[in-house]
Amino acid sequence: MDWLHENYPASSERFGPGLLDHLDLLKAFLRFLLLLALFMSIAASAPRKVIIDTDPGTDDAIAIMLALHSPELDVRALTVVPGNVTLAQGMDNALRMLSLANRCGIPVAAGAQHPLFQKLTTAELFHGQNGLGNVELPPSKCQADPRWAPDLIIQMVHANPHEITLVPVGPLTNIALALEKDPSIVPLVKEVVLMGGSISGGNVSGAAEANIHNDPEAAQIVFQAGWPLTMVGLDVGNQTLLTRRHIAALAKNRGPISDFIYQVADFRIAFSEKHASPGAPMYDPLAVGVAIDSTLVQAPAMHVDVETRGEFTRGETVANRRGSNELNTLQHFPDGDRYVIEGFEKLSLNVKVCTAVDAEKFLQMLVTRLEGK
Ligand SMILES: [Ca+2]
Repeated sequence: MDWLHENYPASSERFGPGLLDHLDLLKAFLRFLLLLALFMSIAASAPRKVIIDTDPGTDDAIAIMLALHSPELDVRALTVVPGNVTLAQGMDNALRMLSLANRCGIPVAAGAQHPLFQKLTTAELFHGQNGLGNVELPPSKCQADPRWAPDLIIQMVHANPHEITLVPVGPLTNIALALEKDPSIVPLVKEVVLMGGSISGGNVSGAAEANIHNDPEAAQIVFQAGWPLTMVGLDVGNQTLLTRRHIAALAKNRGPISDFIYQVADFRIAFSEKHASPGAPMYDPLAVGVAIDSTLVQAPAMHVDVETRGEFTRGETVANRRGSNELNTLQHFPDGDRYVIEGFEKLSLNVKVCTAVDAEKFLQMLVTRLEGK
């Protein structure tokens, strides 16, 4: 032992055993923090697992192809709901699209036959007789999954707790049926990002947007479930117009997917032009866009209920921006009963409502990802 070690006490003697323990603890804690940061960055960069519940549908088609060509998303299933077209037509369309994209490994499951409490309204006027802008895709090489769509959703959520993002872009019938059958999925779903609703007027009526109007009771069940929910509605969809200028890149840089999307978009843009609008609103694709990058929109939290009884407002998403309702109680007085304002009842902020969008950034993202594919 040399002079230094002879005369310089060991560290435990220098500082005392207590301080050394603290230093070791601190080092272990810092190591833990580093590992945690590493784990979190890996988790953040891992693709987000999504189930797209869809009624394809022209804008559904563009939304699905965007999701399939976005590295941020891992599309685990397409579940089909009647809406723009019947369930049978929607299944055929979904299977043909996955076949075109060579993605037969993604399950496609059929769900409800009709809305919960009303007859279905289909929208061939906007989407063409086959729902895909009358673009004929080759018959599908893919097979339908035998499971009922709500069962598939329930099974996948339990198999991937806290990891599945639901992206419903049709009426909310399948999601409501899954919730009714197994409410325990609510805390296990990572979040719901849906296309539907409006707080600035409807497209079916003065008040109601089509997806919500096609099954208002289902929508109310989904909105009140108590899970994180983002509403990508007409408020932002109507600002996100795909124009001929945008799709020029698809015509120049071709491939089977970009050709398909070009034809579908051309059908929708021609329809919009006939109705004096410069472009086609990208409703469903924007919901996928928000699942990819939530910074595309501003989405303040509000309390939203779905009107199920109004004569003129059935299917409206009614937003309360104040977070409270007046609380009135019926009281007895010598001159008759009447309601008296007692105060206010607090409401839960159950929905993040998209109110503003960077439309051009989204449309560029859409075209860039689909051109040449
Ligand atoms: Ca749709």
